[in-house]
Amino acid sequence: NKIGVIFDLDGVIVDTAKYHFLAWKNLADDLGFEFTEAHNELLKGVSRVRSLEILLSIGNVSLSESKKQEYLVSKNEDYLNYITKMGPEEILPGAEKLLDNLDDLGISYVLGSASKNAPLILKQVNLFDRFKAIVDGNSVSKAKPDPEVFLIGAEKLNLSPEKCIVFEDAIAGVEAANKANMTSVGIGDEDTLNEADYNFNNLTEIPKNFFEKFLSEK
Ligand code: G16
Ligand code: MG
Repeated sequence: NKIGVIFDLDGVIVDTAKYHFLAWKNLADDLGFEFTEAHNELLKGVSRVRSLEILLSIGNVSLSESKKQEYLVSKNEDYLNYITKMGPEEILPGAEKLLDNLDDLGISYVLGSASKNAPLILKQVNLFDRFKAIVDGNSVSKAKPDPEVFLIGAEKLNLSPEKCIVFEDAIAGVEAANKANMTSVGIGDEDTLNEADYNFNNLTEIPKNFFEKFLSEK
């Protein structure tokens, strides 16, 4: 097709941010400082390693490299305990309908996530087989806001970047999409995601004819 779509995972297809929060909070508790939901906002769309750095700076804690590695492993184990209990009921409203709409229009879509757990999460919610490709934290060397994850996504779609539409809930992700020269669609708070080309509160708000104009324009 003439256009393609790249979906972020956490915050767009599922809300795994709440599980990241619980796991990071556990770690902060162990280290003896408070970690709030507001702090958690800073970790959205950010890689696991970078998330730990931000968390440690919030608590004013410095750790050796080996201790950091240890905590990265234990945080992820903790997180996976929540993930392995997930099911299709946790797919965010409007997501499946949107994928159906794209299927009907013959528009291909891939995943473009920072998470190294993306394949597992998609399997848990029965969406793994729907994506043409999965580009995740295992396939990139540079995290969002670097455009690498989305540029690889465009390659998987066999499209040039300007033919790709990215759905993102994080500032770093919108920035990455814009840097990649793609159309960015911000999902969530419009003021927070003011750099996006289009804004919607959630996927249920996307009009059924949203893609048609891209098909005729691009
Ligand atoms: C997600 C989350 C981030 C998380 C990152 C890495 O990104 O938004 O909070 O730190 O993945 O996750 P993991 O520890 O599972 O590798 P995205 O890009 O799907 O929004
Ligand atoms: Mg996200």
